[in-house]
Amino acid sequence: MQMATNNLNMIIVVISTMLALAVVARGRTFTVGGDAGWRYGFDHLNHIKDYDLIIGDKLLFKYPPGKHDVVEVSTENYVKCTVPPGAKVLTSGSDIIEFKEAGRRNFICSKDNGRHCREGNMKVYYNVPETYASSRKLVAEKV
Ligand SMILES: [Cu+2]
Repeated sequence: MQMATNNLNMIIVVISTMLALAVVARGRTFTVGGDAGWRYGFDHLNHIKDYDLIIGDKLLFKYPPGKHDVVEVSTENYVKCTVPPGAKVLTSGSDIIEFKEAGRRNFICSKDNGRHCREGNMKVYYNVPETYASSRKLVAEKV
């Protein structure tokens, strides 16, 4: 009977470990701007840099549909708050971006010909590191 209990405990430990790994692999979702979401006049970049995103994590842009949008742009367009013709504009008010690989990605709000980006600080980027250990170093510098 004692042997059976030990085996059962071992099985429980193995299953728990597998479940924990599955949760990590699926990634976490972080809301840009916190509970108040993607909004005008908030320093989203300064807020997001503490998130420690890794590969597999997601960003959620939450906002009232029609009031704002989300456009992924190049770093050059990010700096200038410009949207190139044909860029994909996300407008659902609950837009999810997954970081499937390491690297920098830039997002801006295109509303009012870029004024929300230029004057309202509705611009944010994140540089997901190759390894978790380096995540703190790469996200600090601001453009
Ligand atoms: Cu906006």
